[in-house]
Amino acid sequence: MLPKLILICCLAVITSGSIPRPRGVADSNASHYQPNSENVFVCIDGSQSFPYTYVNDDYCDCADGSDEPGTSACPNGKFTCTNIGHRPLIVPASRVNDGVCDCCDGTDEYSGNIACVNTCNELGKKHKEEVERIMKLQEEGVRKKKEFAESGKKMKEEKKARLEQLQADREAAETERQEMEAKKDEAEAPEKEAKDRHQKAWDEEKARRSAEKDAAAGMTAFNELDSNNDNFVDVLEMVVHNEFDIDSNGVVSEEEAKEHLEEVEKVDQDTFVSKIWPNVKQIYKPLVPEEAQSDGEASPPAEPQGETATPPTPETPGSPDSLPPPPLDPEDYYEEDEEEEEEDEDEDDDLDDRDDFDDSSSTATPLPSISADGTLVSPDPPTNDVQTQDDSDEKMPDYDDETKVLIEAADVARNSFNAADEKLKSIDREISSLQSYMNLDFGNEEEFSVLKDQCFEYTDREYTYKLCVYERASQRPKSGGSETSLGTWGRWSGPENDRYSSQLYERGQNCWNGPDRSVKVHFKCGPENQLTNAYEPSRCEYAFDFITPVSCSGKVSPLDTHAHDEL
Ligand code: MAN
Repeated sequence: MLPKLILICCLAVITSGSIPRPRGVADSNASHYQPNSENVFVCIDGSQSFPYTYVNDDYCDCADGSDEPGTSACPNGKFTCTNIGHRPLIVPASRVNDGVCDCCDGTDEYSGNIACVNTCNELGKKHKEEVERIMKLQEEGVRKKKEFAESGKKMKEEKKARLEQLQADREAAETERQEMEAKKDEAEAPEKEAKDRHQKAWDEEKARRSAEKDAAAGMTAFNELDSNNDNFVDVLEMVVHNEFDIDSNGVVSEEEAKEHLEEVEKVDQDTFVSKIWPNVKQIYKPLVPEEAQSDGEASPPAEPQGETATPPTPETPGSPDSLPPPPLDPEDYYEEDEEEEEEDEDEDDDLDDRDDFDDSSSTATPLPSISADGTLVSPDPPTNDVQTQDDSDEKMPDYDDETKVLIEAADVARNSFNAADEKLKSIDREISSLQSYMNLDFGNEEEFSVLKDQCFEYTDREYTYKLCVYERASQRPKSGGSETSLGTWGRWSGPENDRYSSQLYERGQNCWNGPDRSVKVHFKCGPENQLTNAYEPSRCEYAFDFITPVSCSGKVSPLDTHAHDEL
């Protein structure tokens, strides 16, 4: 340490404004360094006092380092460069006389070991230009921000008015829907009644036809079984039909035949059709001549034991008058080969009924329609169109005119109801979307609403990042592949005093062995809306930098010019 007396000469007194002060003292602290009447210096923290000569004597006396503002003696000392022409700078006292020019005015290097060039005027000019540039940017930004705020407010007003309008419309739409629903119900009741009646009549008609065909098939079978044409089917006529072999021993015994005939020796046609046929129709097989099977030609049933077959006669005594002549051609039976018959045996009655329909389709006559009161209406004259006839035989007949009128009226009522229902739903959808909009926080002046529904992208070496403001954020590999959700709109996440400086997008795609992805978007003042950077400060926690005029305050923050000063 140098003797104090020698160092006293080093106590340089500089002046700035009216108050003279020792080297390295900031303007704001100048009052602490004015020698009082007793020439005593009081440390700035007030803890101790020393003779004024202790100031800048290169020996650290005050705990807060305030007695050595212009030397590097105190480890916690601070040296202030006045930097006239630019702006003051505070550097750690350790940098005083360390051989590096820290201050643009060179005052931190006064030992003579190094000659610093004063660059303050030049830096000051650049700084001024930079401040002016930023000021202009801020002013321009603020101007745009005002415009955005105005349109944001206008938009909110419009949406609010629209919401109120819709809420009023909704009441009317709901009333209309209720009315239309009542009308629909009113129109559908008689429609349903008429349709049900029509369906019931059709079901009955189908059942009647089915019974008719069944009886006709029974009669055909009777005629075929009655090989001696005595108008009875007896046990001996039955035993030639192998299908009546109950115990499957290859022979139909008289007992087995009798069992099928319900324990009587013979039955007439009427009894056969009504009592025997229902039980044997599933197993009955007409006797088929060999050649008919091989060439597929239809031919009358073969007479058992070489006897000549007699064609069935509709005038067979004992036929009930109430039954219509058999519509089925016996050929239909002969065409089936054995395999098909076995399959048929497995099928249920419904299928049999349908087969009956198919079999008779070629001989079908035009069907009557069924009126609303359930009575049959005469059919239109037959056409030569076979397809039409086939269809009409299988399909339910058209509704009668009275039912058609009811259906038309119900259709009109249904359409009106559907329209009213859709109108209400559409109003509800719009109300819900407007309410979501109204609940969004667009800043104190609605200035951020300009960013709603806008998407921005930023591409780095690996990914293209996308931000749809107030919606979602995502990441897509440049090399291709699917998009990864980085989060959906969460909330404003700036500090309490700067709430609108950042937004959080959360609950993105889960990170393997990590958190759900999320993004913090940092908003800064800029001339245009732009996503300027995207990075991942910690795994799956992303940060976006977004510049926008909306974040301009009109003020230049020291941080804005910091980079420039570093130059
Ligand atoms: C993907 C990307 C990366 C992320 C990893 C985590 O590769 O989403 O950003 O860090 O997954 O495994």
